[in-house]
Amino acid sequence: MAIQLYQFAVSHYCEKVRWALDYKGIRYQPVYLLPGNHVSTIRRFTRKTAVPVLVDDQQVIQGSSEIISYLDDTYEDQPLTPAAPDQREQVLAWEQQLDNEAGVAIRCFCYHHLLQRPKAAIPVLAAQTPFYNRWILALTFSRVDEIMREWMKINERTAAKAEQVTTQTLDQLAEVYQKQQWLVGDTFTRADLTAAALYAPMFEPAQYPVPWPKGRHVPKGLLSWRDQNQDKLELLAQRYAIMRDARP
Ligand SMILES: N[C@@H](CCC(=O)N[C@@H](CS)C(=O)NCC(=O)O)C(=O)O
Repeated sequence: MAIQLYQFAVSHYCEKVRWALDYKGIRYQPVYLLPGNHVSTIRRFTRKTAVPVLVDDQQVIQGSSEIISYLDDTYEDQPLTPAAPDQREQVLAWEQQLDNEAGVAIRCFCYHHLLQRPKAAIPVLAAQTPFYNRWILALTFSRVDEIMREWMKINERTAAKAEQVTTQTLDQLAEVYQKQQWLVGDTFTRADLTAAALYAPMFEPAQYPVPWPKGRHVPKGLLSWRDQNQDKLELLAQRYAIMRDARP
């Protein structure tokens, strides 16, 4: 059976895995789920309900980092993890910091602003799922907003802190990228992939499978942050572009 990736279109952790699969040239079947409605599907495989979840034959792997390690161990072409122990350690340290700090912060910051614009949020949340999910979300939006904020601890205070972490980590990445092409060593690794994929919602690449808000629907808080950080975001967008050719 084909490899299946259970995912949310909107999730940047899922984007990490989509890019890893595309970069490595591994064909797979995407299974897009509606956030909130995913629980019973994911519980068929694992107790924890977070996506991404990769199913390869009898193997079930949950979590973007675990999935990339599995893919590199199982499918050796286009490795994303360096073989040299010291570089491997540095790459995994970057990935862990980005996953645990920047990834969570970017999500909190973006949702805080996006959830204030239902017309922009609904198509993004329901992307790649049956059209009627938009109606369901529209009818239940105030409850969806409440649950998502509770679930991810999103409020004015956490969003302000998340904005700070998003900016500080971007500064840290830009400092390295202004001096060298890749975060570690002289090749593209999962550290660069993680940075580019997790920050992708901030520079909105066309390959990311959601309809990004346009014009007056773009939340102002995100727009002004982007304007202030455009040059640094461009460094990440350039790294993201190397994966673009790999994506069908
Ligand atoms: N560190 C994890 C984070 C995964 C994660 O937070 N997934 C969120 C979507 S962005 C999720 O599935 N939340 C719903 C749930 O936990 O049931 C990874 O890298 O995969």
